[in-house]
Amino acid sequence: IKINSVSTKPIEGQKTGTSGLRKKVKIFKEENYLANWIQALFNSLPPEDYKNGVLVLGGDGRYFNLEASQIIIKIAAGNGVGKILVGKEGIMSTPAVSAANGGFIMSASHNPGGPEYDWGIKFNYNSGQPAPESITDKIYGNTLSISEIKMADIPDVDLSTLGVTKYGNFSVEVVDPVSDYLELMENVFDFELIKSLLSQSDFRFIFDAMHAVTGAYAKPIFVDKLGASLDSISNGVPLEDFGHGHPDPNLTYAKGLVDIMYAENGPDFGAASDGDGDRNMVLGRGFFVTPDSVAIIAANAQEAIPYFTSGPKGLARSMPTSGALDRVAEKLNLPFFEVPTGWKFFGNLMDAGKLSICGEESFGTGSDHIREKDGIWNALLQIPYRITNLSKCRAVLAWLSIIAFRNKDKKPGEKLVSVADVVKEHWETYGRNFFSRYDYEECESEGANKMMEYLRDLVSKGKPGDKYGNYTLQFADDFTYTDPVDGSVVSKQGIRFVFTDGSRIIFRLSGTGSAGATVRIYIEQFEPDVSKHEMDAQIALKPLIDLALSVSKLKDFTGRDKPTVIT
Ligand code: VG1
Ligand code: CO
Repeated sequence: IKINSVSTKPIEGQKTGTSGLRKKVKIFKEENYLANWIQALFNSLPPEDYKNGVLVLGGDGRYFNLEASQIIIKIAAGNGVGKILVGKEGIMSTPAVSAANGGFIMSASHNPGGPEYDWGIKFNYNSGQPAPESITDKIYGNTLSISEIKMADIPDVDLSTLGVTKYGNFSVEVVDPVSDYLELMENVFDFELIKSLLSQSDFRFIFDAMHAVTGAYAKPIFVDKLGASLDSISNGVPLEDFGHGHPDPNLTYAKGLVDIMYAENGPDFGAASDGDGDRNMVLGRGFFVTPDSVAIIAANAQEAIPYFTSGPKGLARSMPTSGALDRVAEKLNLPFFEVPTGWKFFGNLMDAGKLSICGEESFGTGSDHIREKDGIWNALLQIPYRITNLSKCRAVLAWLSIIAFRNKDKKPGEKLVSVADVVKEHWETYGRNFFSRYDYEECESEGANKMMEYLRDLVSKGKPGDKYGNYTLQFADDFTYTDPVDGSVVSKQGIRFVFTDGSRIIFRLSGTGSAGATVRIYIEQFEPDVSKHEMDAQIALKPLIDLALSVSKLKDFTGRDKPTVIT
């Protein structure tokens, strides 16, 4: 094939954030904006990583993905990639791309889509994990010195029909984005077991795809394979603008699902997933499964999930995520890691065989079955909780026999163990970590940056024993992480105030926005007393929330007196 050399100039600001490069569509449509970044990426990889190799390309279905696919395919071919596997219509979820050993993901995840909104691109490295900082730093460096883009002179590829098209040594295969991922899920879980529950007429399940990528997965997996009824899928068609929505599965943006789950006699189980299908919020009837979710998964994994029969190797969470997982790691005597926000730090630990289950407070949970968080895995994982009394199970076989036994004896209409029962049982055993996150979206950058500087200065002066109202400081810092596998260090990952009773207040600026600065405050307090476990988190955390607001002078710096989102 003929390769054209297109001359170009460096473009400022192409530094990736928490998860890839995210900007307004308008910016990505500027001349060579996307092409520069893709070429800079190839300039950053050792040629043996892609020359004549296979790369996957997929996305969350948002506006500009089809156009972007053509640009990416031509540059990949121009740089000597052997083959591109692309999801039909450019669609493939982040977990599915990761399962296929990595490549390009066209997604700005939870950010809104459409001509006026956001677009984004991430690159996942050869074992399927998000490119580590060492690579993303190189890409950024190369965007500042780029002068040439190598573009193959080939026609646009038809992404609507499955099959292979050859162009000389290069080929493109349009693939079904679901089949391989589905096969992986069938290996991790016992589908027959889940099916026996989902096809029961008195179990009501609802999956809200928020008009994003899991819309393509929900029907083939939940309906066709697992026997759920078609009306259990809502917003199940991926749309370029997510139906004007904000595909962030939290209590604010997934309000439709929340209302259904809290209505009288609502469904038994609900889940909503984000733009690219790597996160999932889970709800029981009238019950919000708090960000303790990952701790509950970890506590039950060995007994409940065939994949974990020999026990998880280790557990990990991102720094601002609730410490509920720490307690499980301690009780189960498992290695435990605390990493910065974003999934890229888990991959090294998994590759080194140190980590099996991990999660973030933002409704991302996953395991070493792939190198990304996985929304559908999370939903599949939690469904069986509903019918099993896991604490009584000893092994997979025993677990399966108990399920079979319970299903055999369950009379129609008889009450099953609910999502809420399982969570409360967990709190009884481990205590409850009350947790909440306040987001102040799209603040003026200047004020937000000044607030962080102010806090950084404050923590540098903080001493153990300092009094903050009723709380006594144990330590305060700006979180630094040293990767135990490769020794790399990242700093300035979040300001934390940790008090002697284990309570924490954490401040970060989001790294996924495309305009202004989003301030995130994370508030956490441990409560061992069972009689207080049913308290509303906002009430239980009120004193700490007030403290966080006064310590940071948030209102003075940002002018905001209310958060945009509370979870
Ligand atoms: C947010 C979440 C973080 C998550 C990241 C990417 O990052 O807080 O937990 O890993 O989004 O998720 P930030 O920097 O905005 O706080 V996704 O599903 O948008 O790829
Ligand atoms: Co996502």
